[in-house]
Amino acid sequence: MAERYKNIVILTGAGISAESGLSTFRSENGLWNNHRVEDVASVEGFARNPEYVHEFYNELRPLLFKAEPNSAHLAITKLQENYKAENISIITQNVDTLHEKAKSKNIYHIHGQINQIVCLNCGHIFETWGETHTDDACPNCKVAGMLKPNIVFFGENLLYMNEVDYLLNKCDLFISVGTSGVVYPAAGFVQIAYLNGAKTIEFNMEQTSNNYMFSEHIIGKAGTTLPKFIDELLK
Ligand code: BV8
Repeated sequence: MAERYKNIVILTGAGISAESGLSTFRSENGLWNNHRVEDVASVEGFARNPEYVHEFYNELRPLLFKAEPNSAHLAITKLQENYKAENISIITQNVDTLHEKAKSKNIYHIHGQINQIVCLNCGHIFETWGETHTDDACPNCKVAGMLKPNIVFFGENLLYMNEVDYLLNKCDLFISVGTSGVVYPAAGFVQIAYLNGAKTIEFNMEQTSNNYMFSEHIIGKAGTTLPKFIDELLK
């Protein structure tokens, strides 16, 4: 009989979406190879050239719209639907909606979502899979030139941090899937879980930088390793 866990947190990064055909950030053909991250994902970069940032996400949006969840996303949904626990939550750094498409629940997009736009004038957030441009007007306050993809840039605070803090302090199993562990504060989540006595497991193609906080490393493609692990848990 596999170990019983009551509160499970699953942190996901770009690697879980790789087998859905979406590029990760820091691989050889990574998303940021042709763009400086400081220009497309930082507060300063957006202030300097907002149209360049809008264009970067306009190019990316249709790819994410068309992408389908893979067996790793679907395995998480199977766990949520069949494992008797108090709570199984997903904290994702990904701005794609593949967890939603896999019909998972309790999803926290701490770095935002590519199909959401926020108005910096009135705070209104609306959804679109279409293009956005600097001089578009907000559908709520009608002010132009204040729209931004609802994506957390470097130098911006993360979303849902109160919920994340609660979940990390309560979990007895912390699973990290497909993240290089270089972006904070997400890269430090494992430490909070570990120091609270949770079992911590990393699913990746290789051991990552903060590996000393993981009690276990399951190396391989998440589309194969995660479903296998979850089937074991469900026995
Ligand atoms: C903040 C938005 C407070 C765009 C992103 C010095 C030290 C420590 C921290 C800092 C520092 N200086 C500044 C900071 C803070 C900074 C930071 O961490 N910088 C780092 C780079 C040093 N963090 C911030 O600014 C954060 N905010 O701290 O707020 C604050 C407030 C005001 C002023 C200062 C601070 C904001 C961070 C969010 C930034 N936005 N993206 C977009 O998403 O388009 S980050 C970007 O990286 C993405 O969100 C992405 O999700 C995230 C992490 O990347 P990964 O998902 O891990 O992807 P990656 O390609 O790196 O790795 C993929 C992994 O998958 C690899 O390991 C690979 O082996 C594996 N893999 C591949 N295929 C598979 C696989 N695994 C399994 N199966 C496979 N098939």
